[in-house]
Amino acid sequence: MPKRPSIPAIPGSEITPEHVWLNRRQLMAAAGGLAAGGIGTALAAPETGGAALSFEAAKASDQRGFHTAEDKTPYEDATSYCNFYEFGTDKSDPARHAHEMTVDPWRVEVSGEVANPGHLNLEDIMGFDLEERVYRFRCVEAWSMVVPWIGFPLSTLLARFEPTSKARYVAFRTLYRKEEMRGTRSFSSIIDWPYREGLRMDEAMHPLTLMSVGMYGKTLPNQNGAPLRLVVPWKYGFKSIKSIVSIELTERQPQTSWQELAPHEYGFYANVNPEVDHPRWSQKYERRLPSTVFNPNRRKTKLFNGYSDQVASLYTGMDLGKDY
Ligand SMILES: Nc1nc2c(c(=O)[nH]1)N[C@H]1C(S)=C(S)[C@@H](COP(=O)(O)O)O[C@H]1N2
Ligand SMILES: [Mo]
Repeated sequence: MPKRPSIPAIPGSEITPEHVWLNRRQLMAAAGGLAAGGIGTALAAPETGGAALSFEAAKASDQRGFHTAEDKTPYEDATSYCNFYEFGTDKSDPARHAHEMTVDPWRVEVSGEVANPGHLNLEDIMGFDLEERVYRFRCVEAWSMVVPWIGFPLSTLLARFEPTSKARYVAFRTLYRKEEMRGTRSFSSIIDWPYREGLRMDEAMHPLTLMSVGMYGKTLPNQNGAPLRLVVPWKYGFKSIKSIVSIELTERQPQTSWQELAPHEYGFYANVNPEVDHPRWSQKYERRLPSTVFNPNRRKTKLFNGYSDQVASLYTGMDLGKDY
């Protein structure tokens, strides 16, 4: 795993999105002294996303798992330490290169086992009732963060296209546009593009499963999956597919990119689980961003990333060690 540069610790109480935006330059000036490379390079890139959104704010009192009271990961970390292999495999590559992706106009095809197939354009996507969800997010590589996402339930989108009784899975595909995605042209590119993911229908319909169009109150930066990405907070981050252009409802379990690449390492379910180690590393602990050499900010991994109360019943009778 590539190292990330250290940035100065900011007291949690000061980390509100407004502060982060308003003081961004001061923050970066402070960080500049310490962080050579990564962060500085990322910030030199043209900025994308960040248009204001109107949405219903998450309520701290919410009992459905829609809002964690844990400290939010600073905006700068969540938008500069990314995985988006279409733009390269280094954590800083997406922030540096994803501005080359055109996100307006945008079109999402919805097909397969639906009574009413069709598509959504950017205006349709931004036209859903938006709400905020403050979720934990856990990458299979054992780093984690807390992000205030803005979006709408995937179930709301699917309902519009009327899934048939044969729909048992949902298959997603990311944009694949070679000219704008330098990682796909790279000789170290390992994925058979486009990036593909999938969910079982009951997982897709679960109220925690979010289609995100924004974070920290604004539209998504390209590196985080603009203009539309999936967020499934109880699963490893690779399930949360970015920059979606196709949603297909299927009868059969779809093939996913990581499963295809290394089936013994990455399963279809990919539920966060401290008891099921990755073949090459332990999943017992995670590093919560910001995480540095001196302060790794290590904490214990929770089953279903802490969302057991909401989702454990989806998997009753399943062997989570086998269906990892
Ligand atoms: N299309 C696409 N989606 C993707 C990825 C990717 O490489 N390509 N990486 C996944 C992985 S491994 C993680 S951890 C998350 C990272 O999301 P973030 O960069 O917004 O934190 O995006 C996921 N979605
Ligand atoms: Mo990941």
